[in-house]
Parts: sequence; structure tokens; C-alpha cells
Amino acid sequence: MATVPVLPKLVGERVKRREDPRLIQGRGTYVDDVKIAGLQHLAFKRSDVAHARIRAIDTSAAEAMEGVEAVFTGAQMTEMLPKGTAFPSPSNRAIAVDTVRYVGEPLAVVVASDRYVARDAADAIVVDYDVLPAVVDPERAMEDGVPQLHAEFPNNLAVKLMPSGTGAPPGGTPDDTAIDKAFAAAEVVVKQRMVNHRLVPNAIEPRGVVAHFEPGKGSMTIWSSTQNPHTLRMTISALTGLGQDQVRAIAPEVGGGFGAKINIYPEECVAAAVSKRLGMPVKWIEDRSEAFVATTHGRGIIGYLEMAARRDGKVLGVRLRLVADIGAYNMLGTSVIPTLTMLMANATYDFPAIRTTLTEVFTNKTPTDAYRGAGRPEATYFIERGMDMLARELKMDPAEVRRKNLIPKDKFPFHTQMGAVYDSGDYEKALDAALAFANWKGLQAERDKAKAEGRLVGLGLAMYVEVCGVGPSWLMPGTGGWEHSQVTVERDGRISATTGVSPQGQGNETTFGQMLADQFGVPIEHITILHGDTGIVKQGIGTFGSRSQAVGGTALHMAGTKAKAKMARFAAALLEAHEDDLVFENGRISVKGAPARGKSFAEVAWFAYIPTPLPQGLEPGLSESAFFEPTNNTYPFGCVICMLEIDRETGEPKLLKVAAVDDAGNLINPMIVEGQIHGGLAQGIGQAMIEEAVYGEDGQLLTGSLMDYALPRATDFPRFELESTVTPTPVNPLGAKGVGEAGTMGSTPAVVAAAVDALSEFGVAHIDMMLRPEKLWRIIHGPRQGSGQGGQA
Ligand code: MCN
Repeated sequence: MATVPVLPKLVGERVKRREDPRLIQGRGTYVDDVKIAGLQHLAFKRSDVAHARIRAIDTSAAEAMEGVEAVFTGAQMTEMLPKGTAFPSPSNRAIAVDTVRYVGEPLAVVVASDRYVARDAADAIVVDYDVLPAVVDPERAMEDGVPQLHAEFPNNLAVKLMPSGTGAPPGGTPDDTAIDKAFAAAEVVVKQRMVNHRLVPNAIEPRGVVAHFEPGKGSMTIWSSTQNPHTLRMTISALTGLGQDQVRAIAPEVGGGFGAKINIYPEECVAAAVSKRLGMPVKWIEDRSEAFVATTHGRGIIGYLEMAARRDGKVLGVRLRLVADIGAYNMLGTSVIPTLTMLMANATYDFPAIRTTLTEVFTNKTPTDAYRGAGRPEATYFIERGMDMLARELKMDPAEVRRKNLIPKDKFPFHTQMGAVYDSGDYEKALDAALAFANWKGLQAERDKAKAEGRLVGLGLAMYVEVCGVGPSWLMPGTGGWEHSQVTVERDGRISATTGVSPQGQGNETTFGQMLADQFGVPIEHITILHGDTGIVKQGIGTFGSRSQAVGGTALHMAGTKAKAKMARFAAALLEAHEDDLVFENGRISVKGAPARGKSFAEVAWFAYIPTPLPQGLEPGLSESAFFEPTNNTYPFGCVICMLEIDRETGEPKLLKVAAVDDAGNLINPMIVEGQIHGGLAQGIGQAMIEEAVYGEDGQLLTGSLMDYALPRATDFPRFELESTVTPTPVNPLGAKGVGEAGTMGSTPAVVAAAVDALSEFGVAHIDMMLRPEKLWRIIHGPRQGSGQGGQA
């Protein structure tokens, strides 16, 4: 037999992404590429005021236009979708009925034969508003006498959580005295109000949906640029009255989601209802201006931090009061996201006591929901800024203040004061690695030299730990927290595998292919990963909370293990050997120590489907499935260091260096992981430096287009320098934690810390984001500040 080169192991290798050739060459199929005979197009008439009672809507001109099939207002949609949308939000209808509460809220939908006719007809709809005063500031929104959004929520209070923390288990009674004792014993206390402002997610592909109800079959197919086709199926089924078996949801290629495509949106519900009512396929594609106001926003939370410490830098206690600006309605994850900020207030530190409170407030703005990091970057930001303020107050090195407080590695699994159980960690190792890798001491010398020359150069450092790989089902009562996979060895020996996690650019076709290639000893080219179609992938939860690798990858591994074991039994029968004596290698299954005594994968597969005779105790076929229910989340961590210079004349900040050490446990594909971290860093730094959703007092989004809302570009950054440490998680057999959001955590506070450090000569302790040059210029050229807030809040 000719010698065949042994296939290299792929897990842990920088395998090029298999999906990129089709994506780069424009050969992907996105929602807008779906064409069906008789397709009608939807356009939404949206509110152009932030708060108003609807006196009347005149749709007659729109209805009279040629090509217009139908127009539906809120009243009609309420009859078509009696359950409204999927969310337990007050007054939340798919189309507004008597009141609008944010600019961009749907008021009517037009169905027409052509996209442009639909748009023109929507513009021809005349709305008679009784405009009401708007409230955009969440702290003002809680005051008496200000405009109320929902009658059933006095003072616009959506959620007011009882104080929590200080070691109480979830739902338990926290120890009230511990935090007071900590502050009573403090030698130094730092306090700061900080705004973690709103962001507009801006995926490159805006949202879109095609709904196709086939009256003959009584079933619905719905394509959507969603992160969760299975949740979409469940929701559309519940709202339309069709069974889950009668709804097929397909997420084709999705051009980025960043958390904003987790939500099940009014437009998806409306498209399904309209298609069912008219018996016609319908399509809606969001345009960029709509995306700014109609797709959920991210962040938007104010933190009041108090940190009590001894003069040696040991933190004794943390109080964190949070006020979240959630916009006009609750969406799928709206109320949950800020609770993650509470949960992660323990950060990487062994704080003896923490006390957090959270108030979520309705405002006349676009609703908020997940945005890459979703609640955890906010926690990291508040706590890391606190550590910097403490370091400044004590004149300590920011790295050393942190070191004094890090959770030691022998304390894992670590039960936090907030009720989380950190799975594994070695935070000091990550800190040391970052200091060495970035050359912290050298950078400090460089900064000091630059300062001596009159330049405004600063250094920032931030540690992070985040919660991802969600999660056990008890944490996700609406959907379940497991993942599912089915691995099939086809009759020709090729392998197809389904996964319930469908990516939006993360690269799972490659990483999951790597895993199966190693597991079965076959080339990756022989493997197809199927996802995003509930007609093919019968079960799944979705892609969010950086869970696809830790949860979906483990389900895939488990299904693969079962399929391989069954294949071994068929091979054992064919080779007259014991199944434990077989080697899967190089696309062959052979007897250990006797490579010539073997069969090709295709031969064994063929036998499995046409077993003559069928080995005893086996069913024909090679298709096995598995559900994986994790016992805990995973908690990746790391450290970001950056250097920044501010132009003394113009106030313009420029990043000189960004170095990060991340620990996501075992890595399947370090190149993909680096890509993920690059994206996360760009978004985290983008928030600190140039991105901000700015609203006028009247509730108009002033940064409502890409002319006013800055997105970071490659030229805004120095080359990111990345390093990793590896601390496997015990939560899954792969030892892998999530990494999709990690880059957003430490980068934001590190950049702000560097700016504050650069401006140290002006006595600034904190600067609220974003670091607008004008704001920095005012600090440089305005009257000297005290030790408090620099620039405007
Ligand atoms: N991976 C790995 N080794 C690990 C962990 C992950 O090789 N130890 C690989 C995975 O196989 C996968 C990628 O890294 O290819 C990200 O995996 P994971 O951390 O599990 O995150 P998810 O796949 O669940 O993706 C969700 C996460 C989130 S929540 C947001 S928001 C986000 C992100 O991923 N949105 C993205 N990354 C994005 N990347 C792109 N291109 N587009 C988005 O919208």
C-alpha cells in the first residue's frame, strides 16, 4: 500500500476560515437574496416624533397608489396579532395603536408589489399627532411631574431591583452590615458618577425578513437576519397560532449581529402576520436610516461608584448604584442586560463586600438590548475606573493596586459577592503576562519622557472577567440553556453535522470542522457544518453570550463521540476486530498495529447503511445527536494595556499602542480567536473614542446617520498586539471558554484611563466618554479642574 501522509491535527491550529471565499467574493446568500414568485414588499411608516398620541392616521392616499396591495395600521395589526409582540412589555404592540413613544416606532405597514412603491406609499401616509413632551434623561424621567410613558409604570420605573450582593445566594438576603462596616473601616474612599453612554450597533447588513405563508400547506417559512432562528420559530408560532412544526425559520448568511439581532422584532412579527393574512410571500429590508432608530441600541447606563479602601490599596467594599436608560419598551433582553452589570460588579477582585442597586427607566428613545458584551463591559468599566481612581488617590501604580486585590488562583471555583461562581482563573498570570508583553515599565519610562518634553501621553490598564458560554437552563427559563447537534456520517463517508448555534461571521464552520476532522481523522474538506435552518437543524437555542463554542461546540463533540462509537462497531464487524482496537486516521479505520488491515471511511459508511448482515445489536445508519446542558457559565478574563497621546493644540486623542492578553481556555483556532478579539477591541475602543448615540431634548436621535455617528475604521488603531494565557474551564470537556465579546471588556476603561493619565497635569480624575477632542481641549485650555470630573458629563 502506498504511504499516505498523515493528516495534521487541526484543533489549536490557525486554519484559514472556510467561509471566507464565498463571503469575500459576494457569493453568500443573505435575506435580501431570497426571491419568491409573487413576492410583495413591506415598508413601514414610522413615527417622526418621540412622544405623541395618535389622533388619526390617513392611509387613503397610500392605498390608492398603483401597486399597493394593502396598508395595515396598529388597530388592524392588533387584530391580526392579538398577542402583540413576544415581550412582557407594557403597551408593546408590533405597530403602535394610540401612542408612540420613540422616533422610529412603527405606525403602519404598506404592502406593495415593489420596494420603491411601498416606500413612496408609506411616505404618503398622513399622521395627525397630539405631540406630548418627551423625556430622554433617565434620571429626570424618575422625577415627579415629568412625562410618563406607560400609565402602569409610575415615574417611568420599569424595574427597581432590591439591593443585592455581599455573598447572598441568588434570591437570598444579603448581609447588610458587611458593606457598612467596610466603609466605616475605610482609610480612603473614591466616588464617581460615570456615564456608559448609548451606542448604535450598526451591523454591516441591516435587518431583513422574508415571510412565506403557504395557505395550501398551512405552513410558514420565515427567513430572517437573526442570531436565533429557533427562538424566532417559537415566537412566530406563538404569535400566529401555527404549530412549531408548521413554522420553519431560516437564518441564511447573516452580515453581523453584535447582539442586536438576538431580539425578535416587530417587523418579523408583522411580516409573518401579513403573509398569513394575504397568503402571499412578503419581504422587508431595513435601510440604514431605519437601522439607526428601529434596531435596538446598546449600553446606556449610569453608575454611581463608591470604593472603600485601606491606604495600602486593599479594597474593603464597593457600592454601585446603577440607573439604566432602557428606552421606550422592553425587548427580549432589555431588562436582563443591566442585571449582568450587577452580576459582574465583583470583576477580577476579591472584594470583601459589594452592594449594588439597579433601576431601569423608560425614556422616549429606541429600546436598548444586547450589544457586544451586553452588561459586562459596563461592569468592567465602572470597577476598573474605580481601581484607577484609587491608584491615583494613593499614588500607586495602577497595576499594583489591582494585583493587591486580584482573586488568587487557589480560590477557584470562586463564589463572588454577587452570587456568581467563577469557573477557573489565574488573573495574576494574565496581569504579569500583559505587563511583560506590553513592556509596562518601558512604557512608563516612555510616557514620563514624553511628558517631560511637554507631550500629553498617558497609559491605561484594565483587567476584565466576563460571564459567557450561557448557560444552564435554569438561567434561561424562556428558551433553555442547552445546545444540540446531530452528526451524520453519510453513505459516501463524508460527514455532515448540524448545530443549533448559527454564526453571523464568527467562523464556526471552520472551528467545528476542525473539531470533527480531528475526532474522525478525516480531512476538513470532507465535513459540512449545517446551521441556521430549523427545517434541517431541528433543535437549538442560538448564538449570543459567546456560547457557540463552549455550549454548541460541546454538543457537537458529544454527538461526534456517539457517531464515532457506532461507526467503530460497524468497522469492528467488517474487520473482525474489537472496536477498542481500532484507529481512526487519515480517512481510514484500521486495526491498531496493523495499518494494512483497514477499510476506508466510505467503505465502513456504506456498510453501515447497507449492512449485510446487520451486526447484532445495531440499527442501520450513522447519525447521532446530543444535547449539552452546561452546569455553569464560563468566565474568560484578561488584561488590556494601551498608550494614548492627546494633541495639546486640538485636543485630538490618538492611540499609540494597544496590547491585550486574553484567556479563553483552550482555543480551537487561535487565528479566529484573534479576529474575534480584534473586532471586540475595535468596538470597545470605538465606544471610548468616537461612537455615541446623542439625543436632543425632544427625543430626536441627532446622530442618526453615518454622517454623524462615527464608526471606527482600521486607520483609527495601531496594530493590536495580542497574547494569550490558557486556563481551561472545567465546565465542558473541551476546556473552552467564549471569546466573541472579550475584546469589548477591558479596552474601553483602558483607553479612558490612558486619556486621564495623559491629562494628569490638569488634575482630572475621570473623564466621561466619549473622548471628543472638544471635551479634551476644554480640559487642556479651560480653567483648572479639581480632583473631580473633567469636561462635561
Ligand atoms: N473559538 C475558539 N476557541 C475558543 C472560543 C471560541 O476557537 N476557546 C471560536 C469559535 O469557534 C467561534 C468564535 O471563536 O468561531 C467565537 O466563538 P464564541 O466565543 O463561542 O462566540 P459565539 O460564536 O457565540 O459568538 C457570539 C459573540 C457575540 S455574543 C457577539 S455580540 C459577536 C461575536 O460573537 N458578534 C459578532 N463576534 C462576532 N463576530 C462577527 N464577525 N460578527 C458578529 O456579529
